[in-house]
Amino acid sequence: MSLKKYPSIDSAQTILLNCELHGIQNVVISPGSRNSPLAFGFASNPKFNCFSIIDERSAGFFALGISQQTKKPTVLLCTSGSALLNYAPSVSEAFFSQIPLIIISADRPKHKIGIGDSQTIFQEQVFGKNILESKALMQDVNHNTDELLKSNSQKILKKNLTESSIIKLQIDIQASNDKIIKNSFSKCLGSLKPVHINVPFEEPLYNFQEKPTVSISSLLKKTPEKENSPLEKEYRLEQFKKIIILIGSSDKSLMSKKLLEKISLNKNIVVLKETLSNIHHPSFFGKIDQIIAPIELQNERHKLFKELQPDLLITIGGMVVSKKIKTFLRNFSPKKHFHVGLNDAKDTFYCGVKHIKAQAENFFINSLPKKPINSDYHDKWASISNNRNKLHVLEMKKIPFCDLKVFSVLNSKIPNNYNVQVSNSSPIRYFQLFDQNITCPMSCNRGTSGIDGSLSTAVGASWVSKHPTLFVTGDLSFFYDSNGLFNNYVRKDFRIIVINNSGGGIFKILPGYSKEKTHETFIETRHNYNSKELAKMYGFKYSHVSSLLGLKFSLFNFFKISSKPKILEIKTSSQLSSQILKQYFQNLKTLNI
Ligand SMILES: Cc1ncc(C[n+]2csc(CCOP(=O)(O)OP(=O)(O)O)c2C)c(N)n1
Repeated sequence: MSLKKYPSIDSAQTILLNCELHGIQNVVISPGSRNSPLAFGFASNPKFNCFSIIDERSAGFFALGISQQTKKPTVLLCTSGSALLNYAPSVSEAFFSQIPLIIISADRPKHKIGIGDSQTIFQEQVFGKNILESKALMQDVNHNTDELLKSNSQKILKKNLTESSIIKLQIDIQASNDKIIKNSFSKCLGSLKPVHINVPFEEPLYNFQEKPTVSISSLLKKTPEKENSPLEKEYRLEQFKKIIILIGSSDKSLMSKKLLEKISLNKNIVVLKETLSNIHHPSFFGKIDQIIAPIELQNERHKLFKELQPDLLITIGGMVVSKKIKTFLRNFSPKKHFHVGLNDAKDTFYCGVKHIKAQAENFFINSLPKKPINSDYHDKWASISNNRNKLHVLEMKKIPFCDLKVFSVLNSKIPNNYNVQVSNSSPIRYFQLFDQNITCPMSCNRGTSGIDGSLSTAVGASWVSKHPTLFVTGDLSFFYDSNGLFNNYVRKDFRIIVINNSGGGIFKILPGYSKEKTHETFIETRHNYNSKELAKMYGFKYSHVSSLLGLKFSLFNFFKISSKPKILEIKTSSQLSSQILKQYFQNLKTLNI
């Protein structure tokens, strides 16, 4: 094991010591010279697992994948210049999906910015509002003081300062930097959102020592966030006749099995769970679009939606994928909307939202009726859902080989305990039409719904997972982020399924589709690429199919243990796929329900 190398620069040591103190484990480093004091500091310290990833955009999403799984902050470290801007997509995704990241950017001293020095940009506050906070550390004045004194505008050190006053000044700078880092780390840990620290380093950058020379203050005392009292009268659920609990992106730790059972006994409560909620109970309704979309197509839709309209909406978890449920609840608003949880409350349904800052478990245990409530509200939803399920089975038997068929087959063939990572946007929407294997947690970057980092996220998540990972993606998302494979952290059990419909198939499904060439070129972005050469370049086993039989046969072998990771490319027609999907919703509507 190499000796711990502490850089001779005080602010670099202060960052490293604070990362140790806060139990940071994972650090994703992109190369450069300006950040080398920290790169060596992290890499030579056995307390940190360090990952080397050249492309900062991919590195950002790789780190996001790690934090998504570990629920702990991952550090991202990059050099000065445009490198930092490449973190922007992953930072905004982390911000809106509440995943903790600590971004550390090395910079040049302030007086060297904007004067023609190479690899410099204005690094402070680059992420604007799409981050919890951005802070700048102060320049150490005890490191290469002579160079700092040459600063043309004397921004950093006045020329006539004595040696002792410089030492005194450095003591204040050190204390201030330590405080800034501690506050930022504590906010990141508290709110599970990304923070950015910009740190200026003067040369020389490559002097190291075995032990740190700075000392840092102890951990900040956490003041636990005050939870709303779930005992208040207005929260008692027996006073509402029709309640919808809508669960967005989350994981199974959100609520205990006992609580799910208790909720299910109340017939005035309907639980709508999104696929990404990863919550399962037989009496809860997944496949929300399958219920809502056919109603939209019925003449009696107003009356039907009125019957389903809730008095109270309770949201828990994060982002909601289903556009259909958003439209329904915006048009048929509940009287009240509570968001329960320590994460952000959003007024997604335009009816005002009351944020109940409490763990879902605490809230429901106290607010559920003492005796289960009887009502026909749950039955109404159940009868629609049962009817849809029957028609869905018939449809799946009937339809030809297309995207919907692929998802129908694939969904039933994912082996137990796989982590499933999904790209935007039609893959996650297709998955929402099927019941998930409850042993397979599913994730997707829904904070900003970008197609720019799904593969990198999946690779990062896979690396720290106890289980194998399957990544299911459209072709554009896959090619866009193919740099996600340009690293040494792709596991042998990593599996990729590319559904290649030669462009952005989603745009044929959305309203506004026209057969014009302009749509094909600038919206759908049609192409004739396939993944074969990429698979070869990155050492994947590659196979491709374009028929139902071929798909079934390939899936039979695809998940078997192998010495290399695998890509299965499934070729489909976007034209046929969009027609079938539209017809599917038409066929699901029945006159009486
Ligand atoms: C960074 C970014 N740019 C553009 C978009 C808009 N967008 C959403 S889905 C999509 C096409 C995705 O195509 P593909 O991955 O092939 O999946 P398909 O729709 O065919 O299933 C695009 C361009 C986006 N979400 N993110």
